[in-house]
Amino acid sequence: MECLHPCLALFMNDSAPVVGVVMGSRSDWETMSAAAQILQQFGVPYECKVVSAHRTPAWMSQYAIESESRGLKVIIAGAGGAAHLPGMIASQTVLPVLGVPVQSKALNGLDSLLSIVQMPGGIPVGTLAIGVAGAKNAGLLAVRILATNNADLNRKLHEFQQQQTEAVMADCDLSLP
Ligand code: RP5
Repeated sequence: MECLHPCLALFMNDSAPVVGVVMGSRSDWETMSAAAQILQQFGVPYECKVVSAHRTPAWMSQYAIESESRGLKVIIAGAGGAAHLPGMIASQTVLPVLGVPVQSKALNGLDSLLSIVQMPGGIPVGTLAIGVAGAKNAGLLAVRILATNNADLNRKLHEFQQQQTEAVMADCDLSLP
């Protein structure tokens, strides 16, 4: 009988989430749903929750502290403005944390980006681009992390990249009107 890799077996067993997608506010969902869409597309079990560093600090700590024992492998954290969520989660877990700067109204997301990216040495947050592109790439990066240990995801990533290339190549001619 074929022996399943433990990570793949986990996916097939009960769909327990292996990626946690958290965000500081419901207003971030419009951006962060792009990460969820990628995880769904690749068949990665995930959960999405509002976890605010400022409005629900105790819940944030509980979420971060329990994340590893609950079986999560990667956390994607999005926040805008004074965006402390990704860093504060990273400070309370050893799971990889991917930070998504949500595009704020006041400063267009530059505040979010700088809040997330300028972490002190010792507490890493992998920071993505501002907005939907960053959320999409956070989803893809989470899949890539999981794929280092999962042949099925690795194959799906190769297919995804190939299809993306073919779609651009099929429509690459430009002309003036
Ligand atoms: C941050 O404040 C959230 O991540 C959100 O991007 C921003 C604004 O939140 P709301 O006032 O829309 O709830 O904590």
